Amino acid sequence: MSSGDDVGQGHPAASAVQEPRTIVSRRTFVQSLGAIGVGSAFFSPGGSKQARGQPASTYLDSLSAEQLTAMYTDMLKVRLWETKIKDLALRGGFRGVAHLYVGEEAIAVGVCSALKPDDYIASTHRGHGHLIAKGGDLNLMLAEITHKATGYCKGYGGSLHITDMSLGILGMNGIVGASHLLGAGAAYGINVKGTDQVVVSFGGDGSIQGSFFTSAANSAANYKLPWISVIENNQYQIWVRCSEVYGIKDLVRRADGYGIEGRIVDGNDVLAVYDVAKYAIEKARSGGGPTVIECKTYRWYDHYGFRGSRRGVDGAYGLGYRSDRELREWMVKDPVRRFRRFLLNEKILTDERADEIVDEVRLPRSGVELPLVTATSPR
Ligand SMILES: Cc1ncc(C[n+]2csc(CCOP(=O)(O)OP(=O)(O)O)c2C)c(N)n1
Repeated sequence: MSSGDDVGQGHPAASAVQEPRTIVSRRTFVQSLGAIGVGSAFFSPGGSKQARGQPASTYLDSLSAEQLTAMYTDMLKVRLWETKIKDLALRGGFRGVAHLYVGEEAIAVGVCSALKPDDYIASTHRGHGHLIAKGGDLNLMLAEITHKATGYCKGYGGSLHITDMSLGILGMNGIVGASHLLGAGAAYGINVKGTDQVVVSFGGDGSIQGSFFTSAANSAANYKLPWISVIENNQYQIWVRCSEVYGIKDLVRRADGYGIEGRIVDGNDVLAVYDVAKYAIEKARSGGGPTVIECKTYRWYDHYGFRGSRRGVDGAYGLGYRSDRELREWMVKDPVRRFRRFLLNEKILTDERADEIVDEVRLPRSGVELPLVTATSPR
C-alpha cells in the first residue's frame, strides 16, 4: 500500500473540537489507539488532513457500547466464516469458487453498520463479508456456496451470486464494476420513488476502470443520486499490483472527474470507515448526492481459491506476485484484532467477554459451526 500519509485523509478526529461523548470520547479513542501503537496519518495530529469540505463533526459519538460490540461481533463472523470456507475447502469438503474477504472485514462492517435495514448494497465477487455485514443468513449462504437446493438461490448461484432482496442485498456479482452500475440504477429508482433510502455499491480497485463505473458515476453526479461507491483498494487485481495499472496513487481522484466528492480512509479501521460512510450516507439521504470512498486495505489470501494457504493457519504464503513480508506487514494491522484492542482499552469489553463473543460466533449457537480460531486470529 502507499505510505501512511494518505490513510485516513480527510478524517476529522484529530482536528475537531472535543465534546464529551456518551460511550467513547474521541479523546480517549485517539489515546487508546496511540496506546496500542497504531500509526497512521489519521492518528497523528500532524498527519490528519481535513479534505475538501469534510465536516468537522464525527458520527462516532452516537455509537453505543451495544453497537460497538455488534460491530466487533460482525467482524468476527466474517473472519471466522471465511476461515471456515478455507478450512472446508482444504479438507476437500467444498467445491467451487470462493474469493475470501479476510483482512477487509472493517470495510463491510463499518459501512453496513451505518446503513438502515431498507438501504441497498450491491456486492462483488468478493462479497461474503458484505452479505454477512448486511445481515445475511449464514446457513443459507453455506448451503448456496456448496450448491445445495436449500441455499439462497437454490444452489444455482454459488458463491458469486448470492442475493437477498429482503435485506436490501442486490446481489454479488462476477462482472467486475457491474456492482456500481446496478447500485446507481437502484439509486435512480429511489429518486423516482422518492424514498430516503440509499445504495452502497462495493467494488475493488479494478472496478473503476471500465464503462460500468463511468456510467454509474456520471449518472449519479448528474441526477444527484443517493449512491455511495466504496472502493476496496486491496492493492491487487488478481496478481497485478494496483500501481502497475493506474497512474494515480489515490484512486479516489477519479471521482473529481465526475464532480463527485471523494474520501480516502484506512480500510483496516472499522471506526474510521463507519465515520466516513455515515457522513456519505447521511449526505445522500438528505439529497446531497453521491460520494466515492476509497478504503486502503489488503487481502490475506490469494485472489480466489486457497493456493498458499493451510488449514489452521491464517494467510496465503508463497504467492509469486507478492512477498510474504508484505502480507505479514498487513497482518500486523489486522482490523479485527485492532478493534478488539480498542474495545478493551475503552473498557467496552473485558477480555473474558471478548473471548465469550468469539465462542458465541464460532459455536453452533450462532447457527453454523465455525472453525476454531487460529494462531493469528483475534484471541
Ligand atoms: C468485466 C470483467 N472483466 C474482467 C474480469 C476478470 N476478473 C475477475 S476478478 C478481476 C480482478 C478484480 O480486481 P478488483 O476489482 O481490484 O477486486 P479484488 O479481486 O481485488 O477484490 C478480474 C479482472 C471480470 N470478472 N469482469
